Amino acid sequence: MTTTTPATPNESPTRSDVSHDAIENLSREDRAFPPSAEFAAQANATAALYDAAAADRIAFWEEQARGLQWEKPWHTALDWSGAPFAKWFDGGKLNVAVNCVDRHVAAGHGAQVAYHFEGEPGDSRDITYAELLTEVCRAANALESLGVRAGDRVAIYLPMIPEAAVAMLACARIGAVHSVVFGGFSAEALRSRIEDAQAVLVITSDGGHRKGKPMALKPAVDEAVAASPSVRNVLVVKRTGQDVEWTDKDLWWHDVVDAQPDTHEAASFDAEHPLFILYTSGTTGKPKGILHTTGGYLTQVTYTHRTVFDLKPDTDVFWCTADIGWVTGHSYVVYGPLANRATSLMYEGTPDTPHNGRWWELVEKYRVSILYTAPTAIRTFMKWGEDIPARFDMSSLRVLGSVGEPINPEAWMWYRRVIGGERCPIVDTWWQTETGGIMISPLPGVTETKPGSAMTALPGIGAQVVDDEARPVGNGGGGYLVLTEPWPAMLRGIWGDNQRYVDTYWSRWNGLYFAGDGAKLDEDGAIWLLGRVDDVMNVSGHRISTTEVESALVSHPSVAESAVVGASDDMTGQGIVAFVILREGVDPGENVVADLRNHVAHEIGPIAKPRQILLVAELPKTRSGKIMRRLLRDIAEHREIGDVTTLADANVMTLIGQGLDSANAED
Ligand code: 7RM
Repeated sequence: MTTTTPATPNESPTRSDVSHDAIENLSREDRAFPPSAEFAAQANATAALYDAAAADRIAFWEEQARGLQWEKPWHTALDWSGAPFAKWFDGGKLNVAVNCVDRHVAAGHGAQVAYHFEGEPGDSRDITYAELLTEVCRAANALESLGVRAGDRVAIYLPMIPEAAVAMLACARIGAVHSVVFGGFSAEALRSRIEDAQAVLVITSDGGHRKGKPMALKPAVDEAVAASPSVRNVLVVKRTGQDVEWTDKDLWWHDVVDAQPDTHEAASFDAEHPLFILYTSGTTGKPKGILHTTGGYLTQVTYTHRTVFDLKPDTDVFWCTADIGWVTGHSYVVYGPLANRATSLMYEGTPDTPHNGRWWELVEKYRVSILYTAPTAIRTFMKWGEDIPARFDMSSLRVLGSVGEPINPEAWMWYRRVIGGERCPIVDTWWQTETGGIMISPLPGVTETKPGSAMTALPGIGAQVVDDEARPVGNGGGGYLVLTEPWPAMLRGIWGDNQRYVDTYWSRWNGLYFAGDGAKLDEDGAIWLLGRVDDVMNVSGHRISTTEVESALVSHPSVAESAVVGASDDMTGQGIVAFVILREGVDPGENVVADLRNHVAHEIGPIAKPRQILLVAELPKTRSGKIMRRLLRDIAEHREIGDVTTLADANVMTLIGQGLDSANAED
């Protein structure tokens, strides 16, 4: 089936050498899926939200904020006089943990499950809101007993276990600022984050279960803490029972926390009191500590979680598969779902342990109704084949979400058909660590969706696609995604380096937040994300996004996943080099590379035809599943491989390097 057809011709004489689009619009998508009448009739969101936000944006956000429990109301909804440093709900006071836990128990929902926890080895545990309250109170008391005070920083380095959420909520409850570091990041990555934030406490575990084995965490902490004078104590959760070294800063979580009183009086904090720091690696230089505060953040994650996922607290089982080390885990495993009194599934392990159907087994077991995951996972399941999910009863699913990368139209269609049984709306949600919550997404029951498009800015959010001079590109044009209005969950700065905040996000164009992503508008004004602008390729003066070439490759029935980079080329400036993973069972026969090159030329135009296609078994990815094209560029340009500290699996680069010697497909 032809899924994409060439867009506006770009062969006209005036455009043949130098394109005037900041990024070209090459693909076209004609499939669209309107909401069903049944879904629309019960949806949390209605089109009226767009009207309300357009009529008075600030009043709209105030309305959303009123859904939370405030100890003291705000006097100023938005103070933007210190732009780009925002203050939302200034003068207001609240406690985030009280909003996420106590108020639901007080309203009579203590017996409702907050988390169904499933460990990788198959151990499971249900935690009700009443139990969560007890745990959070004990942990808050424990932190205070260790001298942790409001404003102090606490590093959290844990696997996906309930204690991770408890630790975050305990910090929030006492006004301490958490900095979650991915379990699995190196000792040095942990150390530099501890140092930057001057953390006084580290919360970790002996290890976690990953791919059928206990994976140690404590040794990395030992190494990091030995070089971190700011750390007074290390609180260690016993998860795997594996042997650990012990230092005089170390304390067992069960010794300290279990001995505490199970109530804790929560103070309220200013709406602009810091809630967390989360480090993003960025492309160059030292990681940026993205700072988020309480009132605006909680308002936006609660609102987006309710409307984008259509959350019904009494009946839904929500599963966001993200790790808490990623912002998605903060906003949609912990704060948004809990503030909305959701019942969530939390799963410790990987999708292929002990078998490739593990996720679908969990959907069946817990009757998961809303699934939120990343395109990388969907493409992996496509590779494994649709007979695997077919073995499970997934009729409970009713909404599907995607986040983290552009979702290729064919992956979207597969997700819809194979996982969603053709009945579930898909929400492709664009946002960043920096935005704190979802910004661009369809609203299920309202928006007619198109496979591969995040569609439009949510009510209350201002987004545009602009050219180099910040002029809106108009429908059919490609350029840079910018945010035009401050939003409640926006970052409040970079920890310890506010100049870098201004320089990175606010200096390219006056008054516009530059997200760093390329995007285009289709003829209806729907937004299509085109990947990071650093990855845009320049082929004979044509600015081509990696996303469109990758999507063209993934639309070939033999391809599961691909990553495309621009490598320097004597003739064209840059040439397109594609790394391709075939679907399982596809014979990498003689013609596959030539077929794929022609397929791309046919789908989006000859200018996008890859110079070289390399068949590989794996791609380098971050722990949240984003493809690290920078490393592939190093390979394509025969350079030494650069910084690999955020790579999920260090062996991947060696594997790809070996594959290259035997699979050079240049012609
Ligand atoms: C939530 C998250 C942010 C970057 C962002 C984009 C990319 C995220 C989408 C997406 C296309 C999406 N935070 N991104 N979601 N691209 N469509 N729906 O991922 O800070 O880790 O990354 O991720 O490039 O700028 S993040």
